[in-house]
Amino acid sequence: MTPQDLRTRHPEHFAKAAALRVLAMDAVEAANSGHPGMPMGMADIATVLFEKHLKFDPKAPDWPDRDRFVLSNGHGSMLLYALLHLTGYDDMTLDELKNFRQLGSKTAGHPEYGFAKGIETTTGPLGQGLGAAVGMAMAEASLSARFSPRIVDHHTFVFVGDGCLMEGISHEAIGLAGKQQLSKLVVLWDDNGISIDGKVSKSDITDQPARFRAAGWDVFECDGHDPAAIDAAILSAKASAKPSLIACRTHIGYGAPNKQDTAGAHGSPLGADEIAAVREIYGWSHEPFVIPQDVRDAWAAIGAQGAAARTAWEERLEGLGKRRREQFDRIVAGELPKALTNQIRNFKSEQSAAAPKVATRKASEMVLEVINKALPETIGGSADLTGSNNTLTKDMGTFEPGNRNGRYVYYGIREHGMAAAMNGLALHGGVIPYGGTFLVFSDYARGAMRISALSGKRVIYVMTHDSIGLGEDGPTHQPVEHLAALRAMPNLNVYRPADVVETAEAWQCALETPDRPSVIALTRQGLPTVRTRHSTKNLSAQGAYILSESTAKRQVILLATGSEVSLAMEAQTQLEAKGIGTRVVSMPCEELFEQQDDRYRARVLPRGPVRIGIEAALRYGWDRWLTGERGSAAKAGFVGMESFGASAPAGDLFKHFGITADAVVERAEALL
Ligand SMILES: Cc1ncc(C[n+]2csc(CCOP(=O)(O)OP(=O)(O)O)c2C)c(N)n1
Ligand SMILES: [Mg+2]
Repeated sequence: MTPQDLRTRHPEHFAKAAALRVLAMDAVEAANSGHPGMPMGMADIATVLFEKHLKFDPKAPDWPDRDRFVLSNGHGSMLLYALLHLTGYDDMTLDELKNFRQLGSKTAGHPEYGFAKGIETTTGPLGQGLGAAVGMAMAEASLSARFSPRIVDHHTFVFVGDGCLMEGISHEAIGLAGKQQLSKLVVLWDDNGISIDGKVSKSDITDQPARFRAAGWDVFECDGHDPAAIDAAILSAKASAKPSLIACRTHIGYGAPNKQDTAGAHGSPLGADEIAAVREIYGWSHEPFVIPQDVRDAWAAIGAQGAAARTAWEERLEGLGKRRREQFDRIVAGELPKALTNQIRNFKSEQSAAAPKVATRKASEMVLEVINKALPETIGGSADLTGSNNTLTKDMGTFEPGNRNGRYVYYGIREHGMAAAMNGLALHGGVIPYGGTFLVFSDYARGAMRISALSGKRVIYVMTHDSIGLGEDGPTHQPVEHLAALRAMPNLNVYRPADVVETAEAWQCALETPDRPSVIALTRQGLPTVRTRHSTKNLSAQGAYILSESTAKRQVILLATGSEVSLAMEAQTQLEAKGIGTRVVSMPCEELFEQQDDRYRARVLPRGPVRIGIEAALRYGWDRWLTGERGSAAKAGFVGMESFGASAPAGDLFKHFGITADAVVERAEALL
């Protein structure tokens, strides 16, 4: 439908959609940067969705039973900002729109979770929004089963562009959603045939509807500029028992006389002349950022529609009964049950006494038995490595179409899709997601892990087989650079516990950190318990601590993580026997140690002694602790990896690569 037709046939709709288009066009022009084409192309879809379907209340933006709206093609951020502004979200003032893309504004280049209410997730890296939306829909299904559809019953609507669907992550997300039959997930595809390099057909001829159908979705199609057709398609999608794709045929830069349907409309200001011509075509004579009162009122009325549903929902919540009500409020607030602290303490105390020799992946399973019993809100899973990641505990049940009460997700071989879905689960709220894979495949999940970190959400990554200690699978499976790569990411805590007790502490820290994701790196191979003396305090929460003090005069500090801590203990015994006083510091989490005050850090790592870092991984990043922190290059050594690993039994590999207690002793003596 052409702008002229649309204006004649649906004048009221046209005016509302034009307000979105013009705000996007003008804000991009004012910022001299941004993407006008997508908002201009999807404005009709957005108008119909918000007016006729989306359940939301700008005055209660955190209403747990609101529909979720995700803008996966995040470069069209101005569309979201204009919608939030016009429907009455207090955060999104006109000044914010005028400050689009400026320092300190809520209107960042791409939507960022936490910047303003109504931004449900951070998007921009194409496909991530789609991946997160799958998790949101899973959370909805899970909570609806637990608390009944009277309390939890909402849709997840996602806008995607060609780019989102071309990205590999879409394949994983679509496959997962299809298998899970997430009927309340509705994806609206901006089928404009254009991306940055020009026509999509230059690089892709996929039959997208066929792809979605093949994965178990329903597909509907519509003219993305015809409000009646859009409405009908959304109605059909909502009625479907499967997740739905709506292929909306649209024109990028709709109405721009020279730029519509070209890549030129995608990501740069239209320019004064083109904007003037568009205003002419839209019949829009108002100055930049001026919205006429009748259009403002019409949008405000759309924003006010949801209040009645929200108050009715609040009444239903009141009727839930005290105990269930408290539980609902607690999990939605993301708070942990009080009893957990004691349960973890008891677990630690038992394990310190029993001192088992177990792989930390197994230790993690043992802790999870405690956690999953205490926390009905955990949703666990693995990317097809359940038996290796030890992520499944008793009585979780499988989360699947016939059993939404199940709490264990078989994510399939989809590391990136799993991580993105976990973002959605955490963002939705009411559930705490954890998921497993091999540490080496954090690379496959990394795009979504970065979104977890950027969004500051509690997503827990269980990453096992954390070194050459995995043995025979060889260098393709042995991480050497991954700990460093993950530690390099801001706002992510990376734990590498040394034994069963530290594993429990790492889990406790991860759960008690609601504003950050965590990686818990775990071994395949068995490790002795090094924490044989029970401490009620969570020592790992300090990041690093003195595990074993020197007896003779302190000349050496051995600083180790994970499986190499027991090796440090052995080296300490040998050094002490030679009269060389040696302290062992266990450092399960660098990020937490970094946050400790100077006094504590200086107590753990005083000036003077030789320092040796021990980790079956690359040295990269370690000098922060060896030569930094009052250390000196002349007295610093590292025992670890300098290359990729090899295929062999673990014991042989540690010897082959020289990661042994003897090597540590030798290095210490050489440096003294
Ligand atoms: C993962 C990722 N790769 C590349 C980009 C850069 N990028 C932003 S938009 C875009 C083209 C997207 O095309 P489409 O989704 O069709 O958007 P449209 O031009 O139709 O608005 C690209 C390559 C990105 N944001 N994310
Ligand atoms: Mg496109």
